Amino acid sequence: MNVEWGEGPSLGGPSRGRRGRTSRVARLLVGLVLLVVTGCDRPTDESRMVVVDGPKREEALRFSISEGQIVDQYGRLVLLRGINVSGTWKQGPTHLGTQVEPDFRRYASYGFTVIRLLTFWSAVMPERGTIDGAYLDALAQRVEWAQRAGLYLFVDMHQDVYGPGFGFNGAPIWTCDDRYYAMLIEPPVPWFFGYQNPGVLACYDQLWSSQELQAHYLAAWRAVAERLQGYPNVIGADLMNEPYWGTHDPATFERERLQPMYRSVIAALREVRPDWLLFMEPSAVKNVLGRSYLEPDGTPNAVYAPHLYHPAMEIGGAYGTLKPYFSGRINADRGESEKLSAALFIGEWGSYGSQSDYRTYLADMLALYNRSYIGWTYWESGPANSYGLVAPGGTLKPWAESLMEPYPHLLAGREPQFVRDGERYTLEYVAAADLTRPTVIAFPSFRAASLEWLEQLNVERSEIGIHRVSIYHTTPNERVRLVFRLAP
Ligand code: 9MR
Repeated sequence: MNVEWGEGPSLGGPSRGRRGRTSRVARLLVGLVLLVVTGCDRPTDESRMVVVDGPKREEALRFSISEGQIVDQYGRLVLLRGINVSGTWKQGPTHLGTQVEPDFRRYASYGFTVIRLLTFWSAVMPERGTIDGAYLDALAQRVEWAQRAGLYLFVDMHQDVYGPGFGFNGAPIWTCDDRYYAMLIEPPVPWFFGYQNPGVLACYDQLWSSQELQAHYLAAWRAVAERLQGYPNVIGADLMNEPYWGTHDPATFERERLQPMYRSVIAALREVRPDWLLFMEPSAVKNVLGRSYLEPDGTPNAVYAPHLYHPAMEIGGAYGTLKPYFSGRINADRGESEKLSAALFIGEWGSYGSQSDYRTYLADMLALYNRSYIGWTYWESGPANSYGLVAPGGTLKPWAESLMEPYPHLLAGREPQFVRDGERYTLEYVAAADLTRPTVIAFPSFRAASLEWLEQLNVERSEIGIHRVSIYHTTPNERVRLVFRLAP
């Protein structure tokens, strides 16, 4: 089966009647075909997950930023949703985790369209000034697996608590002094208390004032971009995970230290991949105070990519009454992204799956994201980490399905409104002036058989694929209304 990259496979499904009322027989037939083709039903047993095999289309869609939204070359609004891969990659010596190619196909079958792929300065440049080509080859192989699965990805130069010198990940050991590493007494609990260690602060201060270290960081990024040059599914770079300010004033750190470094990295990346989206994170103070001090600096193709956590949940607290907090945060984040003339994308969110109200949290978050039409990558895929979708042993956590929802992945229109009400989803928008390409809805393949159209307004036909539905419109600039049901 061929998967058309970006728009998903078509099984040549029959046309649906205008204004709804899909033929029940046709729908059941499509469902049957899908079940035969994919052999999938529920995603609770990993061994029975859908397998989408190649070959894939060579040409990926090209993305850019227009009026605060990611758009493709046909002007469609692009929503990307997926996961971080993965926490296990933090661990040496390989920094490649345990994922194998079928894992990437599983991620696609969950309805995900993007991966935030973790990489590390220490893995790219284990010795001062020396790039580890074998590591980059192995990274490129994972990128290829993602490409064959039909997944876009952006690369995240990850770090937590400076680097492996403090038992964490990020900056190579050689970037700081043994006497600072010696200040580590025992693993901090919770982990982010490690940022209080004076040795950690000293190493950050050194990084933010050393032109030499920053030149090495830039060289590591350039090597990653060069190695991944031939992969059109790589859409961008997340310049640094949760940058920490050391002993600088958090109110001026971003403007005075972080943004100058971002600018140099961006200039280097643009020489290699001018098409990349540039995912810019605020400093980690965002996770504490909920605000950023980044200043507009005219970076083209910028994506403002904060993380969305609440400190109480980060130490295992329940979700409880935090919905207004998250709603307010999303509004504030939107304001900050507009100030930067950037698109907004939540690069990390999630928590311990152990909270008793975790499903409520996930459902509320998805509703908030839908309302604001925002893309995201959930933290994280697993296996092993308590936040992860996949448990040790490879089975999905019981709550994981809550993240696997349909959403308008490519929208040939404007002014979208997307709302879920139980099993019923409503998507309304004004059709684009240019209707050469369809609207594409991504959805988890295990729900394909249950797709039922309730209303289709201004729709010529719809085609169902393995985890995509393509919607072809009749009239430009007219209101489109799609109502469908996907049984859980
Ligand atoms: O969930 C991760 C936890 O198991 C690790 O101990 C910790 C330190 O590496 O990192 C956690 O993941 C964090 C991510 O790296 C950065 N953003 C916040 C994530 C959740 O706390």
